[in-house]
Amino acid sequence: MFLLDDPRPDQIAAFRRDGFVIVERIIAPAAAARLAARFAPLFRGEFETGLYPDEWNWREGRDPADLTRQICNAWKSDRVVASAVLHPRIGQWCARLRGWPGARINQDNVLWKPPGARPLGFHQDDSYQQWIVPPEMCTCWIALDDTSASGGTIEYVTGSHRWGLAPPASQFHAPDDYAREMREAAARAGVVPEVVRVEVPAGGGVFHHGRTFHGSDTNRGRGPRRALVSHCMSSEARFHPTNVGYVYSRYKRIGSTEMDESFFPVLWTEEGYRSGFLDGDAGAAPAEAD
Ligand SMILES: O=C(O)CCC(=O)C(=O)O
Repeated sequence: MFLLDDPRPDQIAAFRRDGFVIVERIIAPAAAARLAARFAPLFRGEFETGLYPDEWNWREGRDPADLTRQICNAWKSDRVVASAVLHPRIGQWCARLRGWPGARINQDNVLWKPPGARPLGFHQDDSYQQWIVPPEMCTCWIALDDTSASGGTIEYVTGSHRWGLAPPASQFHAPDDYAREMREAAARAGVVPEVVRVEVPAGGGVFHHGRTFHGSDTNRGRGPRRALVSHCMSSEARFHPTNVGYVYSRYKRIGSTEMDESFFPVLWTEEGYRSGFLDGDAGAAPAEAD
């Protein structure tokens, strides 16, 4: 499924300089189509494993058609999604880009922005990570449709991972001015923001640093803009002893900061470790050849 080799030194250098690196081919177009086909059943609440995802933010018949549809931790509900977002290559890239000893999943995102659906506010992922130690992420964002500048594609602000950490976006879904808080952060940092709209074929995507500002505009194109996102953290991440994340700290055991691999599996480590259940019969992710 994955077309990635090891990250090259120039890709690591670009990531560290810009806060993101665009990769034209992360998975094959056929794999992107197979994953995109899972979206409609997921948003209808047809969960292949029988398990609900951790967050399910848009439901057919309940929510407005002009909102971006989002599910978090669909890997628990769907083994095809799991085989992509928990892939060892994603863990390897995130670890190498961030200089971690390995990487584990923090959460995945299934994002579906139909034509006319409104923006997602610019934000830094690390602003939401005060419940983990170290409070930092690295993300693999994979386009499942060809993306275009007018089609509500993801946008990044070059070098914004060096601006310092801003508070979480005041409104993530459909804000009136999706770039306002990013512009304010740029002014505080004393820079004129340089925004890159990512245009890649289906199966292409981006790895981004947890402090890089990103968001996306209204989809003014004719087709859907679907993306699958794997947010990783260090394989050595632990729960913060006192700070609480309102969804994910429910997996913290009393009196311990250790993260249970059943909920935050390790995708890859430099030493060759990977959570055993991911590639076994009992696991969420069926073994899949590269
Ligand atoms: O796909 C988008 O528009 C935003 C995705 C996002 O916020 C992320 O990948 O962290």
